[in-house]
Amino acid sequence: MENSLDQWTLPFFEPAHLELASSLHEWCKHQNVDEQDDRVACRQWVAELAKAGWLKYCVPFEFGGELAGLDSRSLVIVREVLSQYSALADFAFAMQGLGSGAITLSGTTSQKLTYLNAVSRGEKIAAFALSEEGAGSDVAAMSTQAVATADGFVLNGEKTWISNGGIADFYVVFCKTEMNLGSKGISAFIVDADSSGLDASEHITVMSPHPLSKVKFKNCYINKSQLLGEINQGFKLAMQTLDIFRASVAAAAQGMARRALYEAKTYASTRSMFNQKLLDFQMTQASLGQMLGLIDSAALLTYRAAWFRDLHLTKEASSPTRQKETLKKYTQLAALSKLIATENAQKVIDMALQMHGGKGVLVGQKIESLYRDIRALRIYEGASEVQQLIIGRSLI
Ligand code: COS
Repeated sequence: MENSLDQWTLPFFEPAHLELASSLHEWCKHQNVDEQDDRVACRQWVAELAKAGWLKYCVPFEFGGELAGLDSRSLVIVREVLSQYSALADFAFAMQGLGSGAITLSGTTSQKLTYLNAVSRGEKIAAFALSEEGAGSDVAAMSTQAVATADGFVLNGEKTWISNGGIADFYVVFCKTEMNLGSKGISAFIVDADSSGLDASEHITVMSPHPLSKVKFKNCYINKSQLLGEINQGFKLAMQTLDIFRASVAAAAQGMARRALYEAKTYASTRSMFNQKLLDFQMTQASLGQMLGLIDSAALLTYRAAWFRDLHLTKEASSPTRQKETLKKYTQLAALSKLIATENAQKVIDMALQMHGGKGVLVGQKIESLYRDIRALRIYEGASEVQQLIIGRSLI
C-alpha cells in the first residue's frame, strides 16, 4: 500500500494532522487481525485501536481523549487511513465515535466520566440506536416509546440496523417521549446492554459483514440518570451527532476509493495483453485519471467540511444567532461531502474492478471486498437522497 501523505499538507490541515496520518499509516501496516468472524474481529480491532491510542480521537481530552474536543479533521484522517487497510477497522473506530458522540455533545459530567473514558480505553463498545423498520430516513416516524415512571423510564419497541448490536456494552437509544409531537417528542437515553428487557440477539447479515442486529426493548426499565440531554430534545441531538460524523463517512469512502485506485494501478502495471501492459493503453491511463479526479474533488469537499467545523464550531461563537447560522452552514457542507464522496467512491471502485476483468469478481480479491464494502456508505447515516434533500433545503 502506498503511503501518500500529500493531501494532509493542504492548508486545511496543521502539522499535527500530517503527523497523525503518517504514524497511523505505519501502525496499519503492522496489523494482522483475522476478520473471518466479524464480531470477534470487531472486538479485537477495538482493543488494538485502544491500545495504540487511536480511540482517544473519539472523545474529548477531559474524558480520556487526545484533544480538547472532537477534532473533525483528525476523525477524517483516521477514517481515510484506516479504511484504506480494513473496512472493519474503520467501522470499529467510527462506531466508538458515533456511539458516544451524543454523550460528548450532551452528557452530564457523570455520564461522560462513566462512558467516554471507557470508550477511549476500549473497555466499553458503543452503539447508536436510531433507525426502526418504519423510520429510517424519516426519523420522526419512530415508534419506540419511553414512558416516564417515578424514578426512571420504561422502554418498549424495536430498533433495527444497529451497528455493534449484540457486541455493544451500551446503546444511545432515541425514543418517543411524546407520541404525537413528531420530531419534538423524541428523547435520548443511554441504555446499558445488560439492562433487563433489552434483547440484541437477532443478528442481521449484510453483504459487507460487520456486527449488526435488531435491538428490542420489552418493558426495559432505566433509571432517570440515563436520560441524555434534555427531554424531547433528542431529534436535534441525533442530527447534530450525525452531522459530526457525516464528513468522516465521506473520508472512509475516500480511503476505500484510494485503495481501489492503488489496486487498479498495481494490477494494470503487471497484467500483459496485446503485447503490452494494461497500463500502456491510453484507455487505462484515462480511466486512472478520471478516478483520481473523482477522489480528489470529493476529498476537497470533505476536508473543507471538517476544517469549517474545527474552525467555527468548536470555538466560542460570537452570538447565538451566529452560532445557529454556522451550524446550518456546516450541516450543508457535511451533507455535500458525504453525498459526493460516497457516490464518487462507488464509481471509482466500480471502474477499478472493471479494470481487473474477471479477477475483479473473484472472492478474496481486495477489489471484490471493496466493491461490497462501499455500498452501504451511500445508505447509512443518511442516504444520498437525504443528503440531497438537506443540501436543497439549505438553499431555500
Ligand atoms: N442540527 C440541528 N438541528 C437540526 C438539524 C441538524 N442537523 N436538522 C434538523 N434540525 C432541527 C430543525 O431545525 C428543526 O428544529 P425547529 O423545529 O426548532 O426549527 C427540527 O430539527 C426538525 O427538523 P426538520 O423539520 O428538518 O425534520 P424532518 O423530520 O423534516 O427531517 C431529515 C429532516 C430527513 C433531514 C432528517 O430526518 C434526517 O436527517 N434523516 C436521516 C436520518 C439518518 O441519517 N438516518 C440514518 C440513521 S443512523 S445509521
